[in-house]
Amino acid sequence: MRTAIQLKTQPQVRHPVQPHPAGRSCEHGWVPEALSALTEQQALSIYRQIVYNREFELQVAEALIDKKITTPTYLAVGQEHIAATLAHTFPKPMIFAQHRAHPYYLSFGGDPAALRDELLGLDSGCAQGKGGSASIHDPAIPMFGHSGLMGDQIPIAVGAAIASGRATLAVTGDASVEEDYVFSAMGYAQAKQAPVLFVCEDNDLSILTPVATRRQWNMTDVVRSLGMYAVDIADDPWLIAWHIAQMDTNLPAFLNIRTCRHLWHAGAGCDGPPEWHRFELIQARLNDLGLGKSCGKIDCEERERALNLWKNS
Ligand SMILES: Cc1ncc(C[n+]2csc(CCOP(=O)(O)OP(=O)(O)O)c2C)c(N)n1
Ligand SMILES: [Mg+2]
Repeated sequence: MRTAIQLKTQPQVRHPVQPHPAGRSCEHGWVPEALSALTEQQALSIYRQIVYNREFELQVAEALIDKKITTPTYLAVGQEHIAATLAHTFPKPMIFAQHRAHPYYLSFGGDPAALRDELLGLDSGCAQGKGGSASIHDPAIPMFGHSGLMGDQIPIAVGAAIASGRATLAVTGDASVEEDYVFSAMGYAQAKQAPVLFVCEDNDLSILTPVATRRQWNMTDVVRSLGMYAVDIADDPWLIAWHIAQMDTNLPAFLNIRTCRHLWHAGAGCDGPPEWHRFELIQARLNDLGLGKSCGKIDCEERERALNLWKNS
């Protein structure tokens, strides 16, 4: 009688994977030297833009709730300080962002009334009311509207940077970086030394799905393997500014910036408290630096400016 073939138990192969998202903390990548990356004046100027970005977004949220805006709208409450910091530390680039980009338009010199009108679908909008929240387009800054295909702004940004030789800011999310054409475009940018700063606003969400459910690799490791300067840091303005100073003019470079979106993927709903509250952390830092009084004044001025902009819309 034949004996049953004994199948050897296969040892389970486990690839050493980087624990992810181990680095999700508001202090991820912190270095104490970063505190000196911004002068008091720079910190207050960035803070002014942060408050305005935030108040603008809160007004948009109200307009959504009141159904004055009826097209898909992607708010950046909780992420509004990243664009404000980049505008002060990486000035005057060509901008290729994706759907969550109101703060980029506002921080890099876009006309707030033209953005308001764009969201309201008016002819006076920065893209004649035809692009809306997801596709903010304005050659005057210059900022180029997104098509809606996640990550396609990256190859387009690389091509534009190589063709023009101009400093270029290419913004993605933690989901968009998973698109295959993002890798190939970044590899080509490195080969051609294209002057692109790639920024991933890593809010740990693709609509509702966290990074750990989607992949076991870290984008910063992948970009480093292309030979590019790449860091994985929390969304602290001083830390962002410090790394931009470190890279100096050595582009291309990649910043994975861990941040939190406080509201829904689209619309003004809220699922609960965020992992951290960067706006409050920035206020606390400025307070520690003895700038609390100046912040109070900025709060009043910028809130009023945003309120006036939206008052009769
Ligand atoms: C190629 C492609 N796949 C899927 C979608 C649907 N989609 C739109 S936004 C989004 C998530 C984007 O996440 P992320 O890039 O992390 O940006 P975030 O919304 O978190 O700011 C998805 C899956 C799309 N627009 N394009
Ligand atoms: Mg995301």
